[in-house]
Amino acid sequence: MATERTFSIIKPDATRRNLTGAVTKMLEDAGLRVVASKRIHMTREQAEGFYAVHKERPFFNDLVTFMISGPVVVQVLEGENAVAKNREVMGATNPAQADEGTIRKVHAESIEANTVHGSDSPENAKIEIDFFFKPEEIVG
Ligand code: DGI
Repeated sequence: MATERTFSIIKPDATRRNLTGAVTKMLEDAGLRVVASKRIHMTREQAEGFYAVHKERPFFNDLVTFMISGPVVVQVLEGENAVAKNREVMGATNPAQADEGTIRKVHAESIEANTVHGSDSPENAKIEIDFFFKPEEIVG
């Protein structure tokens, strides 16, 4: 399996609790390398654009409002099988269903305030990386 990239967000519930380092350490311990990282406060338009695939879901407005409730850290992660590896270390969307030792099991507050986002496919990873990063901001 060749080196792959995925896109990650450390969400507002985590930045609020000063967990940027703790979450990043769990990603790094899983074998993922942070090759780009920046702390931003998304606009409503940015968050709506990023989550456009969820537009019809009942929780869309709450999700967008949560994602702009504080700063986030957007990251590009690199490693073998990075998309699947990141999904594994994140744990299930609902922390109540997440496996022991996963980021969401350890840190998430609820299904909405669930600490991290991670791309669900290599195709979406590329789209999401391009949404937030210029090529020169990624240093492998
Ligand atoms: O890829 P995931 O983040 O694990 O999950 P997803 O793509 O199904 O949903 C995206 C985000 O939307 C998720 O991280 C939190 C939020 N979400 C998902 N299902 C619910 C939800 N928020 C609320 N309030 N209720 C839900 O049922």
